[in-house]
Amino acid sequence: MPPIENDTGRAELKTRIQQLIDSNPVLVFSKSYCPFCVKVKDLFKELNVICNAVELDLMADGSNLQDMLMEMTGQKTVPNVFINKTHIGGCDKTLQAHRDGLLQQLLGGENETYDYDLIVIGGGSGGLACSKEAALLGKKVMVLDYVVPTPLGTTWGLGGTCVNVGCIPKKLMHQTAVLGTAMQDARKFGWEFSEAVKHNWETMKTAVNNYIGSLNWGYRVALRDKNVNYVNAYAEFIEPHKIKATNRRGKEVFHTAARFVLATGERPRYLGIPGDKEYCITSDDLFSLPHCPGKTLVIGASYVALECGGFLAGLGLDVTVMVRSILLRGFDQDMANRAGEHMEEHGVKFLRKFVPVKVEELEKGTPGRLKVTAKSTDSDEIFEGEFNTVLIAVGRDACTGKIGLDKAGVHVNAKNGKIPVNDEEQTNVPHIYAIGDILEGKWELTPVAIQAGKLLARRLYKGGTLKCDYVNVPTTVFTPLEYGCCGLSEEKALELYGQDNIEIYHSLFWPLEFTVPNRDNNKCYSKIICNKLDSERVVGFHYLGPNAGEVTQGYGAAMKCGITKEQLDNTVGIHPTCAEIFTTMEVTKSSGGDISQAGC
Ligand code: FAD
Ligand code: NA7
Repeated sequence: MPPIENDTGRAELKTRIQQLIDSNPVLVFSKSYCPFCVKVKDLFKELNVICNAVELDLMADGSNLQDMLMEMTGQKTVPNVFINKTHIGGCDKTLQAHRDGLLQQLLGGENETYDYDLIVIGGGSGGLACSKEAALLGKKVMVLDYVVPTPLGTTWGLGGTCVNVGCIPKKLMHQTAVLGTAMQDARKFGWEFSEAVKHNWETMKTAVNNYIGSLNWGYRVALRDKNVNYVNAYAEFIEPHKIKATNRRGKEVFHTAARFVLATGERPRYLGIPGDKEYCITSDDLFSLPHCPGKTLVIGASYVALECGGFLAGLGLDVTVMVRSILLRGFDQDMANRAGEHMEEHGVKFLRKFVPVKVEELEKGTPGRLKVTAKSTDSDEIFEGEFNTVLIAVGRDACTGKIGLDKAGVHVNAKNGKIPVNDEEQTNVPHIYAIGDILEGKWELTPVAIQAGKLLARRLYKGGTLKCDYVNVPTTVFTPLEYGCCGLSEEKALELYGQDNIEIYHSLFWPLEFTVPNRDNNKCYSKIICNKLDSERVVGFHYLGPNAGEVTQGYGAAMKCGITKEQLDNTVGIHPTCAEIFTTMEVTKSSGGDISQAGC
């Protein structure tokens, strides 16, 4: 078609283009063969955004449109992209806008109105931190939290895993066990109490759950005070900017938001063997179990398994841990085995290299009697045993399968259900973020989820630039002898730096408070791993002993500051404490020298 010469024709063409721009949220003037146009169209496809492409090369008056576009936008080339009536530009500019977040802002519709600025799915550690921070920054925020009952019907209140079925009840029950040991020690220190000491599960359970109830209430009040709209309903995406919220009675309500944060956490995994969901419990049931679990089999050797097995044994129960391969996969194996040995020495039985095959009910009751059949992983041996309670602790699955992520276009790792994000916790869909336990390759810890949620809100709404730092995160496993660590395991350090480039300093020690009761002599252990190529900077910190969390926290801060062995040596210890051991370690592992501690 020849170029349009007359004014009327040109005005009509301009109106036609303007109408196209006005009526399409995303419009791409394109040419079907152009690789840059394909790239841009693919981007929108990936973002699950409907993109209307006007293929100029397939239209009779395509070149006239291109000329008019030049007049209207100053750009002759394709692709020529418009979002919500805003001219973006070509391929490079569109990709850049995607990286900068401008695209999502425009797609999110500065022009469109949503019910909320931010909807957070999941009111656990991460979700609550993020929603409160965003509301403090003046945004209109909704948080949805809904607990799907366990197969046995256990459910709980607002606050997520940590408060209800994780850190809080776990630490309180660990403390119950620690007090039991302290009572035995107390006699050696001269305390006289003649009556037989016994533990009452129900009293502990009620006290712990009352405290949890107060935390649930506190969270509700905090959300109300900060003007976060809390809804007790299950959320799932039905469109990239729209969710369906279904409450306990099945009532459905729809909400839209410019942005979303996914913080749905994880739930315990089951074994998929006969009897597991019918007769076994998980940590989700244990902390509110109405009756004492009695003789217990713990299946799995995760930190959850060892912590629960540890405190149950500390309450005086008969506990067996069934281990498929190793203890505490992912943690320093030297430390994991020492923590395990201590448990074994204090009465916990370990059934190693076995996996369960079926669980049958022998007798109902509170607790009842269960028969467990297991098979060896390296022989034909079959184990059969009777227990009152079977606690499954074989890992946790991310709650990402039933929240409509396909409708929103969010990528999930199909193998483990985890969500990959960039270093700003942004998913592949620019207006959807994810934090906490559901993240691919990140720490599954409460303070990490909180930090990520808070900083994300500040970046989104306050111009913050700080990102969550996932390196050198200190943590503690609350086994009977507690294990605190920060940085690399010995295995990982060897792999990263090579044997020749690391120096390990270690020592056994005997806490003063253990000496009078004369227990666990030289069972506590400290170890640091140093990078010889970098002034013996400490890259791994490991502590097995009392109050591990308290000890590790401070050294974690020192590692953030890049502490070296020399600086540790120059630090004056606090005497008499366990933590001081790190200021006096002289024996290297490579020397094979004696590391037992005698005297103070
Ligand atoms: P969560 O706290 O799990 O919160 C997710 C919330 O979202 C839940 O309430 C869930 O019901 C809700 N939800 C899920 N899907 C939907 C939906 N579609 N709609 C609405 N709501 C939904 N960490 C530590 O730092 N220290 C410890 O000592 C420690 N001990 C632990 C002990 C145990 C036994 C367990 C299981 C965990 C422990 N953790 C510990 C880990 C810690 O609890 C988690 O890392 C933390 O809770 C993760 O926070 P989150 O916000 O990602 O998810
Ligand atoms: P983990 O650390 O993945 O632990 C799962 C545990 O359960 C582990 O000991 C597994 O043994 C064991 N397991 C898994 N499947 C089975 C079956 N079928 N039978 C017996 N035992 C089994 O899970 P968590 O969720 O507790 O920990 C998550 C993270 O927190 C983890 O990354 C840590 O860094 C901290 P395996 O070793 O695989 O033989």
